[in-house]
Amino acid sequence: ALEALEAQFEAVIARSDRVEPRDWMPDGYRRTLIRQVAQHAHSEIIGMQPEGGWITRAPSLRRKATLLAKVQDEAGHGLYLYSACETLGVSRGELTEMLIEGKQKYSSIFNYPTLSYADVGTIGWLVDGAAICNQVPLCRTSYGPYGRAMIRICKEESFHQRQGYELLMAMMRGTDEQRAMVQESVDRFWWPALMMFGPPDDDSPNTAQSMAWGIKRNTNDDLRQRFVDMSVPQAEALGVTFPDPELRWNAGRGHYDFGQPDWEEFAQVVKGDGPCNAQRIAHRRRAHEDGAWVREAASAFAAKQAAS
Ligand code: FAQ
Repeated sequence: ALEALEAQFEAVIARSDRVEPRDWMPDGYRRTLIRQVAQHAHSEIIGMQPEGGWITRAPSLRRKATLLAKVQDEAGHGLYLYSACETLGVSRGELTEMLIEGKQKYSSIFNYPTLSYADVGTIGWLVDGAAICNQVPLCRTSYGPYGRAMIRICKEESFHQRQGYELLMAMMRGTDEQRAMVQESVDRFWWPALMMFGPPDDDSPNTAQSMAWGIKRNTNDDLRQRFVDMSVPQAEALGVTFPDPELRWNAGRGHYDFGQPDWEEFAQVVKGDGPCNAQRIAHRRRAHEDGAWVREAASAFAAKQAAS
């Protein structure tokens, strides 16, 4: 009987069809998805922090309302993804515990500080831009709930990216000081943005199996290249440069050549030793503890309803 279930699963994958929560799936497939979707959810929630700190310091009411909406969208994406993850048999409470205990990861990018208001624009343009590049193909991922969540998330990320680019455009039309602020911000975020796609393919232990299962549709290096190709003309239109002396058009390949990020730094950040890792987790832990009374009240209310 197990063989028949396995054959059925393989047939679904071969047809590029969807696997749904009640379908039989190999343990490894379930584990890989829990790992990736949880990491993705945690990234959205931790990702609220770098920009969230600028809400009270936004330069105008319009900028404040926009940033507030963007950060709120990220909370929504996190909750949406936790729900998708729960369909795999793990609860949101368990996932949150694993995040604050450091047992599950979140994206390296959110361990870098936001030092100026221009960083809000740069995160929108480059970080949401990288997220879109990575996530549009995930709309076709083999696990139904994850792929469907991606559709709405990608639409909102596109708005986030426009918002960031428009903010930077406004600053570039401003004073020399503002233009310098944008360039400085782009210089700090370019390499960490390239790291978001994960290690080079040769050092990526999960890619081959995840592609065979249709969880990932492209390799890390393919998506990184796509992001570089997309970003260079945008940088030119904006009037900024990227801090990479090796960046140049390669007519033979039909792509931009570019240098390698500092993979040692990446390993440090992923291990928990990045500039803001401790601060991000401490903040998340505090928010979770401060919310304990809400969870207790909700459980008490549910128990009372069930008893009556
Ligand atoms: N940071 O074998 P691979 C957002 C880990 S966007 C930290 O290549 P895989 C939107 C990886 O987990 C950001 N860890 O792994 C937003 C693995 O460790 P493990 C979130 C990383 O899974 C914008 C090990 O390295 N997006 O939040 C990173 O096949 C603005 C080996 O790597 C997603 O999560 C990294 N950058 O490929 C929010 C997208 N890269 O788990 C707020 C979905 C790799 O074995 C503001 N995820 N690692 O212990 C994916 O597409 C994949 O999981 C990859 C990694 C491509 C990230």
